[in-house]
Amino acid sequence: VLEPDLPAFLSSVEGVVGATHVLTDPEVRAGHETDWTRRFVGRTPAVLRPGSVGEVQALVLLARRHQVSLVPQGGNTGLVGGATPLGGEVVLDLRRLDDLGPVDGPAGQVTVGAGVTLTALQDHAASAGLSFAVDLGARDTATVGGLVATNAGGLHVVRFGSMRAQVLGVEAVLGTGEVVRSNLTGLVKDNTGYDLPGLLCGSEGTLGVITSARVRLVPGVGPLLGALVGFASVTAAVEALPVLRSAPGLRALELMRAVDLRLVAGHLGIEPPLTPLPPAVVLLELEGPNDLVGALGAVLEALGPAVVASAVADGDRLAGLWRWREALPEVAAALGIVHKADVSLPVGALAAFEAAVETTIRAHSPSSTTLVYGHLGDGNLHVNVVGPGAADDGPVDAVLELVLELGGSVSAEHGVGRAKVAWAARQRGEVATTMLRAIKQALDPDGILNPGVVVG
Ligand code: FAD
Ligand code: S2G
Ligand code: ZN
Repeated sequence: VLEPDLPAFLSSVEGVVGATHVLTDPEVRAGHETDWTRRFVGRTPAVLRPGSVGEVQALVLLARRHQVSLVPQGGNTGLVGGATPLGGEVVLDLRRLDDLGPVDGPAGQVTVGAGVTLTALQDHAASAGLSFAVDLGARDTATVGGLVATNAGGLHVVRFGSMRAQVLGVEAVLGTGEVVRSNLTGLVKDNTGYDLPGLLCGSEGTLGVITSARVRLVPGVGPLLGALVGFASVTAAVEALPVLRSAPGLRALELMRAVDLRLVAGHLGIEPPLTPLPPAVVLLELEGPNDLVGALGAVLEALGPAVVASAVADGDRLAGLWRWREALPEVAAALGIVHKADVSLPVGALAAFEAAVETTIRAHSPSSTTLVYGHLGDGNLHVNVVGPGAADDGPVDAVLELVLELGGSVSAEHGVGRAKVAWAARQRGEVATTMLRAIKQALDPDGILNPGVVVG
């Protein structure tokens, strides 16, 4: 086994990316050493900014030769410590790989570089009259490489699925230093062996450095209609799911709670969106050429007395509805260090989970503040706990225990990172973990890519 030789590695990287793309200034490094939640703080000797797949490959080969570990990083908006150099790793900043390929109109596809932001991809698709299915609050900063690596979900999974459902092909530099180009032509049907794009999607920088991706696009966004639909309880909102899901053109189905919306109202300095605020508020978004108002009216009629209040918005006022949902993570962050549990539950267990989660947290941290919201249509709730110290995982551990008891997942869309390694291993079991380790060993035999992430 070779000994790591960081000085030898660092003295050779300038020859690959050029001195201007080897960042060692402490101020600059600091922006890459802490994650968005501020819960994970690492340190890196240098941030490298390759400008091509060839440069990425050269860096990975040098890292192998000198046994230096690398943390691939895109927008650094991940929420599970997967892009934080907690072990003093060198950071590979992939944002210079920002090539936007031509939109293939007939195929409804495009190939883009890993460093392209979600907003840039969405705008690029819109310029061709199409749209990109995945959307999430960090759109201006999150990159395609990070979205693929974390198999991001977001606000429209209920209609279009997660990132994996959008990815047709991937180009990546594996931990071996080899470049894999899998289905970059975007064949919709290519059944010639294991699903390599699907494997790299969700690999969180542990198997390969994604350098570009071929993604499907969906039809351009038509007229939109949004609604806040109030229910007397989360149970009532869950019971309404079959009717809500049947809404024509359904594109988003989010859950918020009155107690959290009051925090948002205070944060934004505005009145709550419904008065009185129902205990459970569903944000519904419909899209398409049909009669959306009629479609929404039929949904509300079918729900009957279960709906205790509603507000409808289209055009510019629609952003006002979304503001309530997208402000929730900001409000949590403004309250202090946020401990996050991004969980999914069987639909039948959602209400029981929501009813029990605050009691579970209070048993460990009586004075904490908990926000619960999320992608109701996917059975995915975000539990944000503020109050426990940065190192106090007690409350969230208790929440994850409850999730496993109820047959849910300890990570619905944010990935495993370093935050959920033990919990994910417990959930998936020994055999599956052995499989993950075998794949990791095959694609990153020296363990230089994001060590400690996903499989630990
Ligand atoms: P980073 O944070 O830089 O990295 C994330 C992981 O991907 C790390 O493990 C990193 O090593 C790896 N990685 C990054 N780039 C590459 C690459 N090119 N090759 C290989 N590995 C790579 N996530 C959701 O799923 N749904 C949401 O609704 C959602 N909403 C969010 C809202 C806010 C306000 C914020 C701050 C985050 C949100 N996120 C959400 C989380 C985050 O935006 C996603 O995880 C996103 O995919 C991260 O992209 P990134 O480019 O910032 O990746
Ligand atoms: C969301 C991201 C931020 C959070 O808002 O949908 O996925 O609150 C989350 O965890
Ligand atoms: Zn989310």
